[in-house]
Order: sequence, then C-alpha cells, then structure tokens
Amino acid sequence: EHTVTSNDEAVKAAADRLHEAVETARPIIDDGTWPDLDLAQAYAAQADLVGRRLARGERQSGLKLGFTSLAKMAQMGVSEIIAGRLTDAMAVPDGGTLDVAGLIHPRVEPEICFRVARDVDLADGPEALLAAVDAVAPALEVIDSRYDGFSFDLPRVVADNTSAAAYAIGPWSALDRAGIGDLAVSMELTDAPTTRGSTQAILGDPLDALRRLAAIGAAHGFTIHEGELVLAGAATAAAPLPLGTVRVAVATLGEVAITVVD
Ligand code: OOG
Repeated sequence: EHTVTSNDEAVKAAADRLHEAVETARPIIDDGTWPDLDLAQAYAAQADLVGRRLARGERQSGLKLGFTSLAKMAQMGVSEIIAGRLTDAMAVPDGGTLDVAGLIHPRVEPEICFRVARDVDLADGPEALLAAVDAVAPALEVIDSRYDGFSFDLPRVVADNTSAAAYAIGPWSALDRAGIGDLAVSMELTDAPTTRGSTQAILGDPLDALRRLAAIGAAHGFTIHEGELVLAGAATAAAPLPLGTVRVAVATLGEVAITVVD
C-alpha cells in the first residue's frame, strides 16, 4: 500500500525520510510505507538528499561506487553497480578521529581512491574520465545504511546515497595504470580479525570502476570536477566498525588509519 501518488512526491518523500534518518541517527523501519521508486527516481532522491547537504554549505568532494566486488554483492544481496556522492563533511583526515555518536550502525571497507586532475564531462564517455585521473591512494570508507538492519534493495540503497557516511584517504601516488590491478589489501581493526583481499576483486581491474562510474554518472546527472575523488568500491566485505584504530594498507600505495571514538 503506497501513500504517495505522484513521482515527484515519491522522490521527495524518500529524501525527507532519509534526511531525517541521517539527522536523528535513527534507522528507517520497513513498515510498508516506503515509496516505491524506480532506479531513475532513486537517483533523483539521492540528488535531493545530497542537495540538502550542499544547501547548508557542504561541498561535493567526489563520487563513489558500490558493489564493484563480488564479496560486497554477495554480502548485501544487490548485484548491480551503484554510484553515490561524497561531500567534504564526510572526510576524516588520515590519522584523524571519527566520532560515531551520530551514526546508526557503521561498517568499514578497504578501498582505493582515484583523484581527478581536471573537470570531466561524464557524457564524454568512459575513456575521458579514465584519462583525467592522475593519482591513486589507499582509502577506507565508513558506510552507514539509513535502513534498519542494513536491509535494502537496489532503489533504496541508491536513494540512500549508497550508504555513504565518512571516508579517509592515505598518501597519493602517481597513477600507474598497469600497476594497480592486483595489489594486496588489508584492513586491521581493534579486537577483530584482519580482513585481507586484493584490488583484483574490484571488477577484476579497478580502472573499470571509473568506466562504470562514467556510464552511471552520465545516465543519472552526476558531475565531477578538478581535484575531486573517486572511491572505487570495497575490495572485501564490510566489517562492523569497532572503536579504536582502523588501518587499511594497500601494497605499494601505503596505508591510511583513523581512530574511532564515541
Ligand atoms: C552499500 C554501499 C556499498 C561498496 O563499496 O560496495 C559500497 C552498502 O553496502 O551499504 O560502498
């Protein structure tokens, strides 16, 4: 049973509820009143949701991909690649502190991050984005689904800005396009087992994440500018975010760490 009638109302209703969940750090309970969104509406709701952050002074700092690895697809039961938006307010400096008091049920993922050296029109096709990337860094992403139990389908997770919550970026290296396809990745957590994987898990080649982002971005109205970031998506399944130090190391690129407090 749906209480919402027009498409625009459905998009706005979804963004309203997601915004409220972020602000109150209380998850959306699936009580049957969630508006039924198709994928285009879900991306419109995401744009509305992130637009509220921009309206209060945050700046877009980059874009991110989700479900670029089989491990993530299997963990979450969604098998389509998705894209979301990052803002400067989500950034935690390397070596900095993240306070989880305002989050619902955060998880952390090891990633790599690309840097875009110039403005790119995503409608110019995948190779234009690939050509504009000049640097790569180890990264970690904190995700925090606004849905109870991290339980969602494709439109819901897209509307929720792909669960984006926080991220930290390690040292930059000049991008060696041939040298990033199979780098060992590890994520050390306090009082939890170390997670290990490879950048190979990201679509078989993390450069493909950029190609996929260009296609999704062109279809759904994303923009990307000089100096912005692209998080390529987790190389392993996500882990619950514990208090203490989280350290992600990527072979040859170095490491990034944050301290989690509440
Ligand atoms: C969605 C975000 C997934 C990734 O790297 O695959 C993602 C989620 O799992 O809540 O960021």
